[in-house]
Amino acid sequence: MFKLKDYNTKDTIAAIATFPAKSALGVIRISGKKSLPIAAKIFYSPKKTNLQKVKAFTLHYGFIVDSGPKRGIFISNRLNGRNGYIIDEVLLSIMRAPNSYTKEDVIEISCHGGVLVLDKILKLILKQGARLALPGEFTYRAVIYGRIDLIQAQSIFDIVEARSENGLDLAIRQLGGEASRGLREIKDKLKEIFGGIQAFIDFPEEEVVLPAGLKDGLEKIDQKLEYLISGSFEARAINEGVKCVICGRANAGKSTLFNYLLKEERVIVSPVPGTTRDVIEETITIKGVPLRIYDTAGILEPKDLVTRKAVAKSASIFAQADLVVLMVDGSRPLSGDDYFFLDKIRDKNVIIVISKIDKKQKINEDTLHKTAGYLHRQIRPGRIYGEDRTSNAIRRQAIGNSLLYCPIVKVSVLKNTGLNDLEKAVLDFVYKKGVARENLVFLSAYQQELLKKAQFSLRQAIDFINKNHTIDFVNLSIKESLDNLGKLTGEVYCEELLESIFSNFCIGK
Ligand SMILES: Nc1nc2c(ncn2[C@@H]2O[C@H](COP(=O)(O)OP(=O)(O)OP(=O)(O)O)[C@@H](O)[C@H]2O)c(=O)[nH]1
Ligand SMILES: [Mg+2]
Repeated sequence: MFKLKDYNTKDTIAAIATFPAKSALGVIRISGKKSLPIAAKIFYSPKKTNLQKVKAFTLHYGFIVDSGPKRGIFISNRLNGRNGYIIDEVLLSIMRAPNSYTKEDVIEISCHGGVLVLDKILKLILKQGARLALPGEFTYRAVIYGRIDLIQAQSIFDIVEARSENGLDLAIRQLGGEASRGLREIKDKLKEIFGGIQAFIDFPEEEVVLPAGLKDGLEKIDQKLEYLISGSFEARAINEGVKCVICGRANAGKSTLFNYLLKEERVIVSPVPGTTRDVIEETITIKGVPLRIYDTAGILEPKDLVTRKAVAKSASIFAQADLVVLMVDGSRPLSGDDYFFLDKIRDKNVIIVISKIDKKQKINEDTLHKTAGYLHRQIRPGRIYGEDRTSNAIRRQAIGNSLLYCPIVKVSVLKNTGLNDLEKAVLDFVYKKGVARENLVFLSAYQQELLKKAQFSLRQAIDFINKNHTIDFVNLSIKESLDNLGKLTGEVYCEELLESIFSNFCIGK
C-alpha cells in the first residue's frame, strides 16, 4: 500500500497508461508543470512545430528521438536544434491546465504498442525530469484539484473494473456525479439540523428554539442512509457478482444443477454419493447479474485425505458465501446430513431447493417448516464444518425462523421444471431492498464502513432523543455522523481512505 506522502503534487509524473503487453497501440501519459517542456525535448516534429506554443486539444505527428546511444536512424531539425535517433513514430495529444484529467498540463503519447518501445519512451521521459507515477496518482490529482470527488474517483476504478454492462452503466452514472449529489443532499440536511441545535446550545438565554420535528428529520436521514448502504451492496452484486454456494448432502443433485446453470457438462454427475470431491467455481449471468457459483462436496464424514480436503474447502467457501443454495433431495426423507446443513444456514442468506420433484416425494415445504421442532436431536456434529455451543433451544428457534423466512423452490433439473422460480429467487435476493437505480452507488469497502459509521452515530443521536438525554449529546453524535459523511466525499481529509482508494488503482490511472 502506498502512502499519501509519496503522492507529491509538485512533481511532474509519467506512466504507461495502457496494459504493457504486445498490442497495436500504447499510450504514455505525462502530467504536471514540466509536461510540455519534457515532451518538447524528446519530440521531433517534421513540421517544426513548437510544442510549447501549440493550442490545447491538438494532436501532433512526429517522432520520439533519443540523442543517447547511437542506434538506428538519425534525424535532425536544424530549426530548433532537436535531433537524435528515432525510437518510434507517434502522435502527441496536448491538454492544458485546467482542462485536463488532472487539471494540470497533460500530454499523451500514442506510440506503437511494443513493450520495449513503451519502456524506452518512458525511461526517456523520466530522464528528462519526470517521476514515475504511483497507482492512481493521476486520479488523485483530479481529486486534490477539485475536478472530481472521492465518490467519482471510486467510480473511475469501477469503470476500469466493470465486469457487466449494468455495472458499467452504473459506474458511468456515478462519474457523472449523481451519487455525489445524493450524498451531498443528505449531508446538507444533517448540517442544517446540526446548525439549528448548535444555535440552541450556544445561545441559551436567547429565544432560540430547537428545530421543529427534530427526531423526524433525523429518522428520514437514517432511512436515506439505509437506502444508500443497501444500494452499495446491490451495486457491488451487479458488478462483481454474488458468491453463490450450492451445498447439501451427497447425491442431492448439486452438480446436476451446477451443470444446468452453466449449460455444459462441467462436473461429473453420478448416482454414487460423494462424487464431487473438490470445490468448482464458475461465473454465469442471470438477467445481467453475474453469479459466481460454486459446486461443493456433499459428503460430511471424510474417509480419506482427498475427501477431508474437499470437505474443508467446501466449509471455507460456505463461510464466504453471499448466498447459499441448499439442496434437499425431495425423493428421500430428511437425513442427519440434511439437518446438519439446515442448522448451518441459520444466519446465511439462503434459498432452499427441493430437488428431484419428478420422483415420488418424501418431503415438502411443510416438512421443512415443521422440522425445527425436532432438529436438535437429529443434528450430526460436522467435525470439519465446526460446531458451536449454542443451546439447543435457541438453535431450534433460529432454525425455525430461518426456514420460515427463506424462499423454498421445488425443481427437477432432469425434467426442467421449477428452474425459472430458482432464477427469480436469486434475483429477488439481489434486488431485495428494491433500491431505485439512481441510488445504487459503488463504494469501496472503506467507504462502506464510513457510511455505516455515519449511520451508527445518527442512530445514537436518535436514541439519545428517545432517552431524553441532554441535547449536547445528540449534537455530538450528529457531528460524528457529519464527519464520516464528509470523509466519504473527501470534504473532510481522511488519509486512510485516500490511501485505500488510490492503492487499488493501477499505475497510469
Ligand atoms: N430423477 C432425478 N434425478 C436427478 C435429478 N437431479 C439429479 N439427479 C440424479 O441424482 C444423482 C446425483 O446427482 P449429482 O448431481 O451427482 O449429486 P451431487 O449433489 O452433486 O452429489 P455429490 O457430488 O456426491 O455430493 C445423479 O444420478 C443424477 O442424475 C432430478 O432432477 N431428477
Ligand atoms: Mg456433485
